Amino acid sequence: MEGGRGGGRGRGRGRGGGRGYSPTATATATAKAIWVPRAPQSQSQSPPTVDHPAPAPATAVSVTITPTSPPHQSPSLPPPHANHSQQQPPHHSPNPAPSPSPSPSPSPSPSPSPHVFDICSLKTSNTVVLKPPLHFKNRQLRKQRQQQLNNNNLPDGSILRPGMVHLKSYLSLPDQVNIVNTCRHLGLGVGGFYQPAFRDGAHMNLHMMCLGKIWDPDRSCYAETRLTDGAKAPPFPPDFLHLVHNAIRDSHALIKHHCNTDAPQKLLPPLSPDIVVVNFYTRSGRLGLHQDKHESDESLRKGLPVVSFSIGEAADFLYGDDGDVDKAQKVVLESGDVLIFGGKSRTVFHGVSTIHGGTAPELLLQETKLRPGRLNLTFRQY
Ligand SMILES: O=C(O)CCC(=O)C(=O)O
Repeated sequence: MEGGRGGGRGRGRGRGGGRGYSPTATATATAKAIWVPRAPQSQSQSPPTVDHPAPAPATAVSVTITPTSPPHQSPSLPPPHANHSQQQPPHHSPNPAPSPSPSPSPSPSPSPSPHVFDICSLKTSNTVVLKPPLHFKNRQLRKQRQQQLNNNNLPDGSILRPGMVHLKSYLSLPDQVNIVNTCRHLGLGVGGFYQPAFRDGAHMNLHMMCLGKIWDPDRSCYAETRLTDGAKAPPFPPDFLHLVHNAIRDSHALIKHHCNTDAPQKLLPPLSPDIVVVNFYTRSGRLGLHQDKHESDESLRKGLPVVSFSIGEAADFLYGDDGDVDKAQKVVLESGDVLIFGGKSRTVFHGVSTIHGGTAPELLLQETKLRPGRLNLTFRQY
């Protein structure tokens, strides 16, 4: 990533099997119960104390529950860490300070980040665990069938510019839930979410976690360890690979259809990602216009794309030929959208100017307790 700052920038497991919907609650009132994930079971499985917890989605219930472990909660979650209050960094500037020349980063022994940031805010009271509403699964199946049938088997999407494809509502709700749960788990551990800082004391206006390789915003390069705490990146989560590959395949179908070509891979080459930069934006989060241009020379030369997943609240995503916000175009990215930029658009300037509060899908919030804001994953091949 190169350009405006003010933003930035374990192994993921499938969540196969039951999500644990068995009713463990003792209902004591007639209030309407909702479907929620199960709560932590024991102290060692409780999420750590974290900074600025956000309210859970409204749960108009009046019942007593016996919490059980949420399916995504690994017994090996790290212990609670110190709180810290989020600093409000300056918003992005289109003209960033020049990157300082690389210098050796300190390499303290890796330890859990002192600034643990939980992207979910799990509550254990006033909720009841019930079976998932039938319409949850039905709606997903209907949606998937519909998507397959739309436009001669084409996904719902558009080509924003050569090599830049926007797939609408592409990720199913279960996939989004799985991604949130995996990111939450990884994000609480060593090398998890943190708020990157610059040497001049400024902070990015988001929380970041890098999987596979560390992106160092201060030095504008990939590194083995993080400047702030010396942590290494958790491993790249292979469980997400099929989603990336499917998105490329379906983008090729769109390009073929709209660009009248039999060789869509020339316009949008396929990639084998080995890095994910995961960003979490609270509602005041921002990311200045920048280019992603620190992957390997070969990756950039071939135009291997960046594949971006958006989950949670919608965002205004800006893109353009230079770092001028006033000239940038805008596309709104909603939960489940996938945006891909490769080929001629590989080094397009891009950033996030606004998070639209209150736009996350209700079922996603019920299932994950994702805090207000937006989760974004960008897959890259180094
Ligand atoms: O959040 C987004 O949609 C963009 C993220 C991004 O540009 C980056 O991580 O480099």
